[in-house]
Amino acid sequence: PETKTSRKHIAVLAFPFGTHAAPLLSFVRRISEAASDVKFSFFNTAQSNALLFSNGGEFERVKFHDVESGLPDGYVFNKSHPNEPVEYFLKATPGNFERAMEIVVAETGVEFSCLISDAFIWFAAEMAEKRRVPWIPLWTSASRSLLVHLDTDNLRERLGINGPGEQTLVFFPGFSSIRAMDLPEGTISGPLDEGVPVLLHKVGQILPKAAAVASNSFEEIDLPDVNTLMKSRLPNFLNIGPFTLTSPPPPDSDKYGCLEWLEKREKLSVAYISFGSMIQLPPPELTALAEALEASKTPFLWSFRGNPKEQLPPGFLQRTSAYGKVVPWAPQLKILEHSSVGVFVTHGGWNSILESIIGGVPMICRPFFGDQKLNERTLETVWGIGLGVEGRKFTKDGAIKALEVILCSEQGKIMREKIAVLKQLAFQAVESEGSSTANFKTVMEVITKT
Ligand code: U2F
Repeated sequence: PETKTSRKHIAVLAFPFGTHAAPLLSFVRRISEAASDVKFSFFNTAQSNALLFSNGGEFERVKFHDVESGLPDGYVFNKSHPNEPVEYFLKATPGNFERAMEIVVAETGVEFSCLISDAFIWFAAEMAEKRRVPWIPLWTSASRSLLVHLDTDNLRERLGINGPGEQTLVFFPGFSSIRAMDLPEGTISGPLDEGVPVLLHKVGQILPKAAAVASNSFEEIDLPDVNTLMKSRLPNFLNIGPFTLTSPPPPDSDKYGCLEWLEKREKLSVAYISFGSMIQLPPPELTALAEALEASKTPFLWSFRGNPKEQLPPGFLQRTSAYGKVVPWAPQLKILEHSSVGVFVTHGGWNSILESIIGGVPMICRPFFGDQKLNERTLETVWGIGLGVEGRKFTKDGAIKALEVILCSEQGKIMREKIAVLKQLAFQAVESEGSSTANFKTVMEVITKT
């Protein structure tokens, strides 16, 4: 019979912003399918937990618990300080997690045997150490961006703080086409004493303490140089993705009829536009992109954050209604897999890039923050599967040109061929003999050993 102490109980600590908690939940559900004796307590803010639930799905053996968000009572989101909720949340950590975890242990009478967290929750290393249990962080972006955080001190020394943006990282294997200006903000600028840059610096310093570091990517996407460098910095680093291919398919919700609309379009003709879960384009760029779509008569499907009627140029929605569709949310993965879609206009969030690879769709990338500039530069100069926009801002002419290159030119065709190769490698990585499958087994060994 099951005794209290023989039960495995894993605490999962989420980072409740952007698309971080969803891949963490995918990871946990996969472990739970592989080890039915393990129970999970998933700690996350109420708001982020609610979002995970609204995406549907069954969560057997995973119990959700809310932690305090740290927001003052009556807090109203301030568009000009979009990072404020993150700052409040970070100030509330680790106390908010500790309190919620204590309650769960008191209620269940079962101590935690392992801590799994988003890699951003770097202080989980200390929490695990205190409990003498292993810590397994999940990195939700590309390996390349993690390397940058592991080597921040080195990069600061080599490139200089606030050094010229155009200098390239020739001294860093696999990064010779990456420029200082492509690095996440704060990596080589300003003091490392507050906010997200200090968090990422800490992540880089503390991850080597982890029992294993899992990542939502696959080894074959990176040059051997990058994988070797990663292994030298972090021997326990394990690419186990893409999660999109290892998770159950998302529920069939196509509330706004996007797929039906795509059925009526020609093959490879549509631009799918989405800037992730949070970002809204600044007004002049919204106008520029809208004008480019209209002038080129490019069929488009736009997942729009904000109010399209108020924010898009007057009359745009009516004038383009024969070939354009604007929706508040879209079944992105299914859209990218649809044969009508020819290009993805994106902000370069890692989940979006992986989904575009799986759909085989080249990208036009307009990056905003964090890893997105590095992702954009890598898409364009290393993988050859996408384009940046000039000056990293949409202009009408720049957008028309980029759409034309991908939808109508030989260069676009070559990108499509290159992305098809990556797509195949992604599928191979998760086959039974694939690299991600083998790496996942290693993660399971760490978990079952505890
Ligand atoms: C942060 O991610 P974001 O939310 O900004 O962007 P993505 O990583 O691209 O994830 C967006 C997800 O939302 C889904 C889409 C992706 O899985 O399929 N989605 C959708 O289903 N329907 C829609 O209409 C719009 C989006 C951060 F900003 C990035 O820089 C990081 O790379 C990322 C991972 O750490 O987290």
